[in-house]
Amino acid sequence: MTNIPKRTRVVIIGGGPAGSLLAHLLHLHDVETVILELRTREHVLERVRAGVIEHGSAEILEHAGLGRRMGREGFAHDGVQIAFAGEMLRVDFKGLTGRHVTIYGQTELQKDLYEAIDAAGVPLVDEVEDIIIDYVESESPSVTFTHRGETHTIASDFVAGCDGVHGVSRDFIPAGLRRSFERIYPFCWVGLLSETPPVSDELIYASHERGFALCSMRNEHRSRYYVQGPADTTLDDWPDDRFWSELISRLPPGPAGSLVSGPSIEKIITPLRSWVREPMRHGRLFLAGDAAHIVPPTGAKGLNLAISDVVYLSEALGDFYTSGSATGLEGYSGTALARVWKAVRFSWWMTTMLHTFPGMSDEFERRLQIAELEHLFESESAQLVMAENYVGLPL
Ligand code: FAS
Ligand code: PHB
Repeated sequence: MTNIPKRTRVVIIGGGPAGSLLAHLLHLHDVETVILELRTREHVLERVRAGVIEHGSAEILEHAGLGRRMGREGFAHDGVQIAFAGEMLRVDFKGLTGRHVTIYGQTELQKDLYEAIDAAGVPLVDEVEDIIIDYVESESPSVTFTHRGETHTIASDFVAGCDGVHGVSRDFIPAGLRRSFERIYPFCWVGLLSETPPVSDELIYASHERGFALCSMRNEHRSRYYVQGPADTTLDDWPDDRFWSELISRLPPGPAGSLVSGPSIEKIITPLRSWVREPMRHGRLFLAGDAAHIVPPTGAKGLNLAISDVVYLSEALGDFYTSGSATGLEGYSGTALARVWKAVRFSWWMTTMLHTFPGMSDEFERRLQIAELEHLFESESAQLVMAENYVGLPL
């Protein structure tokens, strides 16, 4: 039974990667926190989400003492494959930028984060409900919630809203002071996890007239695949056989011929949208991660943006507690949003270039897509721009 304190310095709402990494980084700054999580720890640890860690994110995790298992079990990828019109292009991250990405499941990272915050003695209260955030415009905000039928209030100096795409914290910024920007894509991803050897030792992003496909992995025995599906599709529409035959039909002959299929151990439908909430701060309430922005996973940016947000926020809070300076806190929203919008643009670009748009009657649009892909295949500078964004723009 977690002891629930009456006061702390920073109340963190949401125990996903953003919330738990923030707690760990603040612990390194000697700033005490409490995490309030809606679901059970077990549920959070079981989630299958991201798989690509940017170069800069991996350095941050290593620097924060969270890189040991990632270093041992993660895979460094020096490039990625783009498949189009039966051809494959290798975008050479290492050759073009000197940097790589790391394939390491978010599930594994979440385990490392919970291990670290437990070791630091950070209270994580799970299964909380009815979150109310008060007095964010004062120097003493507080959070009231129910836990196992009892109501609790924690007084604090700051509140961090890290409660993801379905969170509540962002709506404690007054409606008149906030703006949202959104683009909803007319398709979704159907994802499948299988205990089968990956089809390639690098990710394959495939553009095909039947729709997009992605071949990824978790380790040398476990693969993660995605195919584009209609926006209103359901898992019932995707028995394993249909998933495998659709995936294979969208790949060039090489990988199509060598792909090993097998029973799915997890399947997911992911809607695709770009969404940003501005500002990411109001008074003593700060938003980080999916609580403030959502990107389609085509650019593999969601988790990495959550990491960069909490690096900016933990440094700003650390400065405040060590020097009393509020400069970082005042600049947080602007600094984080500048990086967020670049990742939103890259994820939108990858999504519009690689997916087929249903009812794309406008042949002009289709010609633009083909020209974009042909240019990428032919131009090293176009590949450099893609590589720079994919491995991660500097913080
Ligand atoms: P999260 O959603 O992970 O965590 C928020 C937490 O807050 C959750 O545990 C939730 O239960 C809790 N919460 C919600 N409401 C609450 C409340 N009222 N009170 C208390 N707690 C509350 N990103 C990449 O970078 N690369 C990828 O390859 C990639 N692939 C993805 C694939 C899929 C299928 C999906 C869905 C996402 C993918 N993403 C990817 C994006 C994903 O990784 C997110 O960006 C990442 O989980 C964001 O972390 P958080 O901001 O911590 O949000
Ligand atoms: C994944 O491995 O789950 C993955 C990889 C790359 C993406 C999205 C998801 O762009």
